[in-house]
Order: sequence, then C-alpha cells, then structure tokens
Amino acid sequence: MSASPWFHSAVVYQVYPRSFADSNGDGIGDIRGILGKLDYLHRLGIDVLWLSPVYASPQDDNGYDISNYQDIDPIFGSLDELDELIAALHCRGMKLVMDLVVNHTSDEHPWFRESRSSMTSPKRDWYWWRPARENTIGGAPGAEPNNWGSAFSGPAWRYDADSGEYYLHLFSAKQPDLNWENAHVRAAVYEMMNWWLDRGVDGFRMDVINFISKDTSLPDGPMAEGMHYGNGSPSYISGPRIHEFLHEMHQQVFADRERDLLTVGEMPGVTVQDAVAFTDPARAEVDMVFQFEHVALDHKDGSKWLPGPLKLTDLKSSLGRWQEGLAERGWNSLYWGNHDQARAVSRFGDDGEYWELSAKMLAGILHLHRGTPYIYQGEELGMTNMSFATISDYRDIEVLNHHLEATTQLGHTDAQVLAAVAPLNRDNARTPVQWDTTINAGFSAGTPWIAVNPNHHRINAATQLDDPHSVFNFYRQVIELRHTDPVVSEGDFNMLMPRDEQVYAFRRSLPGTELLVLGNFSDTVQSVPPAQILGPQDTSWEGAELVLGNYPKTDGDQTAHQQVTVPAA
Ligand code: TEU
Ligand code: CA
Repeated sequence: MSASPWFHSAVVYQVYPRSFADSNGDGIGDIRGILGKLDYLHRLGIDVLWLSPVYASPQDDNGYDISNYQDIDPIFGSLDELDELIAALHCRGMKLVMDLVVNHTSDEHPWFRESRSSMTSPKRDWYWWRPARENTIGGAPGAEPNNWGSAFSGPAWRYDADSGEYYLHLFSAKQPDLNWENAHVRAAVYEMMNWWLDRGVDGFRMDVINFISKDTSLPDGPMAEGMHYGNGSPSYISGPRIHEFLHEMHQQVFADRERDLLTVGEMPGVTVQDAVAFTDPARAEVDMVFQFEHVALDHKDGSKWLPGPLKLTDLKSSLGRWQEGLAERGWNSLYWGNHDQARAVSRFGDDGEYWELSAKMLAGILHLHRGTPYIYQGEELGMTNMSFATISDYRDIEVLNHHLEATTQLGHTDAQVLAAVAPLNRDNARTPVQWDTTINAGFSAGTPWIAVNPNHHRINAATQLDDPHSVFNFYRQVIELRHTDPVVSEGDFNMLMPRDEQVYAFRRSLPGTELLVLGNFSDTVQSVPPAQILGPQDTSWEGAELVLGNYPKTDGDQTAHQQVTVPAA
C-alpha cells in the first residue's frame, strides 16, 4: 500500500480577501493585509491557505468575474505582493491554493471582447452564442435561446444587439460561460494554470468546475411550479464530457509535477457516486470535491430564500452517506461554511446562549470526520450572521438582483424580501473579520466596503488568542489532533445513534484505537448511556480517556449542553 496523501492530515483555511484585513485604509482587504496576519494563521496551525479570487476584475461578483487571469487587481495589490505571499507562506510551512474560475470569465476579459466583436472572430466559439428562438424577435421577452434562469435572477441569456445573438451566462450577465468544447479554450486555461504553478502556487479550488461540460443542444429545462425559468442544471451539472475534461486537465497541468499539490472541485449538485469517480486517485481528476447536500437541507422547496428548519437526523444521514460513499475510494472535503454560506454557528448551532460551546462543538464534530476540513475566515472565532437593516446595506449581487426581481415582478414588499434573505444570504459571511475591539474591529482604518458586525466588541481575535478556553484555541487543538493522531486523519468512520434528534455521535477507528465523538446539538442536557455507544455489556466509560472537550472543565459528565467529548479507548 502506498503512503496516504499528505492532505489527509491537512486543514485548509479560506481567506475572502475583500473582508480579511485592509492594510491601506481604502476599506477593502488586500494582500498586504493577509501578509500581516500570517503569524495568526500559523498559530492556528493551518496547512493551506485558499485565497478567493484576487485577479483583475470589474468586481461584479467580488472577483468571481475575472478580466485577466494573470494579473492581480490593484484593489488587492500586485503580482509582486502575491509572490511575497507565496514566499512568506512557504517559509512558514504553509501552502497557497488559488481560486480557479474558468466556467466563465468577465465580459470585460479580452477573450470575450474579441468573441463579441464579430460573428467571424476566431474567438466567437470560445463562448456560448446562440440565435433567438425560431419565430421570435431577438431581444424581445421570451426570445431567449432556451428557458434557463441564471443563478442571480433573470434569464441565463443576454442579448447582444450588434450581432443579434445571445450569450449564455449561468451567473451574472457579466460572467459569460466559456465554451469548453473548444480545444483552444481548454489549452489556454491549462497554460494559465501552469503559469501559476510555476510561480509557486500549490493548487486550485475550482469554481463550479462540474458546470464546464454542457449538453451542446442546450435544451429547455423543466419548469417547477411557480418558477419563471426552467431548470437548466440537468444539462450542465456533471455534464457529458466532465470526466474527460478534468482528466485532460490533470494530464496537462498536474501529472508531471513532483510537489504536493491540492485540487478541490467546487461541485454544486454532485452526487456521492459522481464524487467517487471525480476523486478516485486511479482516475487522476481532482483530489476532492465540495458537495452541497448538507447546505441545502434547510432550503424549503429548493430555494435558499425559503429557509426551513434543519433536522439533525437529516444532517447526520446526509454527511453519513458521504462518509460511507467515499470510504473505500476517493476522499471527502468537510465544511460548514464559506463565502457563499451563512455563518456556521448561526446556521447549524446556536449564536445566542450557547454561542461559545456551540461554536466549539461544531468544530469538533466537523474536524473529526474523515476528510479534509476547511475553515472559513472568522469561523475559528465563532463569528455569527449579520443583521442588515435595509436592502441598501447589502452588497451581494445575488441578494440585490433577487430584491429587484421580487419587488418589481413578484409583488413582494421590502420587508418580505428582507425577512426571506436574512438567514441564508451570502453577505452574512462577508462582513469583515473581527480582529479586536477597536474601530471597525481592527479590519480597516477607513470605511469598510460592507458593515462590520457590531458584536465585534464581544467576538474578536484579540480576546481569544490568549484565552486557553476560547473558540480559537479549541480550533487550534482540533487541528493539532488531526496532525498528530492517525485515527483522525485515517481512521474508519461509523455513525452512531442515527435516529437521535439531539446528539451527533460517531466512532473513528484504527486497529488498536477507537475515538468516540459526541456532540449535543440541543439546548438541553443529554445523557448518552455507554451501552448505546460501546456495546450492550458496557455500563461505564471506564478505560476511556477524554481527549478533548468543549467545556472548560469536564468532570467526566459527557452530557452537558452543546458539548463534544472525545473519549478514546
Ligand atoms: O459558487 C457557485 C454556487 O453554486 C454557489 O454556491 C452560489 O453562491 C450560488 O449558486 C448562489 O446561490 C461559486 C462561487 O463560490 C460564488 O461566490 C460565485 O458567485 C459563483 O461560483 C460564480 O462564480
Ligand atoms: Ca485595501
């Protein structure tokens, strides 16, 4: 058997640069700001920094609309500073993973400008251009080539009056989809990726990478009741040539490199079965994928704007299926949040009375699963959702477009929209990192691009760093456990008590070692009889050692509120 891959015992930390640390007072986080926090990240113990896009961009979707893949946007810094970041991370033993956004470019990318410039442009075919539907007038309502809706409201097509054709954009109209059927597109992307790896970057987080292969007939999608647009996703989620493209990318970019690299494909709609194929090392595609099942359990009728309650049994059965499905082949990624999701402690835990216990409990539960854990900036401090009073406090194109559509076309009031978007909107996670109790939480000396959460007086890094019982230091410990204990990085996973609505319990095991993990998701005391976990003949926890608990003092009572305990025998 070959040695297991390095990333089994690694922890990744995501930096959303705009909101991390602002070095020059313009209100926007930047690379120099990140450089100033590397000792903080090193102290936390993370192995890899995943940096959300810092490339040249009109910032229509905060950098996920790229106009030059090989330059840094001046709001974030320069290529020299990026080189400095790579060197400073490497010198502390950390790696840098960059965001790779190649399902689409910005409409201001030279490739798209050229593509748009004429029907005969050699780059015309680099994007998805289509004429209006038969018997319709281009540009008129309903004339779009098919019925697909965009992720950010409205149709997935934009009419270009100059050529009389439409281009496809699954996201914003400023994010036209690249046509991966065209071999020149693929070659250009691989060349760009190689350029970054040659520069010292250690891998990529690949934005909606399972959307790049589309059914080229672009058929209408099914219309759900009450929906204005068809659902095109059956035509592009893990489409016909996706495995071929990712394997080709692997061959052209990763195969001949000796260094330890990391690739993670962001894959909305990916199934367990697909994920096994994407991450089976023998197939040489990607190391792991981000799946979306557990972050959709609280969507009623499939919409994040119709938030519903989350059942613990659903969460366990979903994450448990992923653990089981990838036990033999492939590898899981583990996350509660990122820049697109609500804050973990507000969503899966309790950001009120049990805030601190709950934030630690969630860390323990997630990080002790089998897979590579990802921490989203501020999660290690227990940062919470934000409360935005008016629509003008929001910055995210997704919310703003939805508000416009809901108030002008669906007859919703402002108050209705505000209430609907509050729990799950993306700006919850995009407020500035709370470093200390000073002005703007120490994020910026200027006016932050988005409001700082007023709870930074209570929740911030400065008060947590030296407190051994802080959320930060619990994260530090659980990361350390992954580095030092093979049962965490390699052990088998067994879900326990799957039908219990309060307690999340599982076992990790290697020959000779057992690790039990218990988390109380409720706000009442839970009692777990040893027999339920250890076996019918066991009446006590004797012989078990408490490895880590989320209570400052644990007296052997493993049953308190929002507690995670880790006895290992
Ligand atoms: O997100 C893709 C994605 O499917 C989402 O999580 C997205 O936020 C959702 O569809 C909106 O409801 C990636 C990026 O992470 C996201 O920030 C970008 O906006 C998007 O791709 C487009 O690049
Ligand atoms: Ca700045």
